Amino acid sequence: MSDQPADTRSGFIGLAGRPNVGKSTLVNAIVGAKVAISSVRPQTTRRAIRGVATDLEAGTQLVLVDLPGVQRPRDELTSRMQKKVEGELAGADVALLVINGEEGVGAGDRFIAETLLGARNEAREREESGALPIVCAVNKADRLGRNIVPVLVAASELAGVDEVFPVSALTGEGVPELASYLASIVPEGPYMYPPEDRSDQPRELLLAELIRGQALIRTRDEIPHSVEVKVTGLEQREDGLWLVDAEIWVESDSQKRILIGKNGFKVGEIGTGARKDIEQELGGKVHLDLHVKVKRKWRRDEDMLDRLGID
Ligand SMILES: Nc1nc2c(ncn2[C@@H]2O[C@H](COP(=O)(O)OP(=O)(O)OP(=O)(O)O)[C@@H](O)[C@H]2O)c(=O)[nH]1
Ligand SMILES: [Mg+2]
Repeated sequence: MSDQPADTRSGFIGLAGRPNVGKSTLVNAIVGAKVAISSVRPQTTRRAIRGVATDLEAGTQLVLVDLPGVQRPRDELTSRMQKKVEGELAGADVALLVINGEEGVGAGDRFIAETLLGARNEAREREESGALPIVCAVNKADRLGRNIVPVLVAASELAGVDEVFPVSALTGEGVPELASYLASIVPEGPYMYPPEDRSDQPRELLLAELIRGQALIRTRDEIPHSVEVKVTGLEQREDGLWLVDAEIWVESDSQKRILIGKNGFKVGEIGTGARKDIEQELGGKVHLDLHVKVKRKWRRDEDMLDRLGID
């Protein structure tokens, strides 16, 4: 890329935090587009998704690695997610610890801060002394008002934390300040993605995630955790209409019945919501075909996880 400023800065920001603190929402807020799905369900994020935010004027590029929330491994899916988190953090230039300000700093946050400190100490043994600064974002500031002050203090006292920023990923408050601070500490170097990119995901994966996002917000109990989506067809007709085929996987016949709903009402709702998101992403009209299938225990099936790219 010859048209970028000579002295660009560019780096990987690894987001860490408990499930549901708002990591994906924060990535979207910094990138300025829906690259990662978010929902009220814990463990919404399953894959490490990279959101790319380039400021051409400043000559900076942040590659935000949105990671699954950290918790104790429960099954093949969660334990792979956990390994992925540790691997990604080891390769990051900056660790961004995200805390739910509404809940304050708790044992889970302390555990993650210690993990980050461990990753930094390892990085410092390998490289120069400035490796892996740890920045903390105290999120959901919109819910707190002045009550945020003690949370900011507690966050700044977490082992290893270098800087603390109050933000609201939902309203955008404090996000530009956080983003420009991050841009000021990433290493000097060329952009790692074309500046117009917003994400590193193949299109099919992003569309599958948009469909899964709709399934998540429209189901309850154990179902959100059991849903996986695979896009099986994607083409654009000559008249411009996009034809998208996708399978929604669940783990049992009863889940399948619930997901389809009476007279197909539930899957229809999911389809309508997903079609809107997909049309926004593809920039054109979309015809979406959804098929609900039972794949028993797909979460424990290593082959299936491999094929889905959850490594
Ligand atoms: N009020 C408020 N809600 C927020 C904010 N940021 C995120 N949320 C909400 O918190 C919930 C969880 O957000 P996510 O972005 O999915 O959280 P996450 O940390 O990525 O969760 P996992 O992927 O499950 O680890 C969603 O309902 C968001 O709308 C915020 O700044 N303020
Ligand atoms: Mg997430």
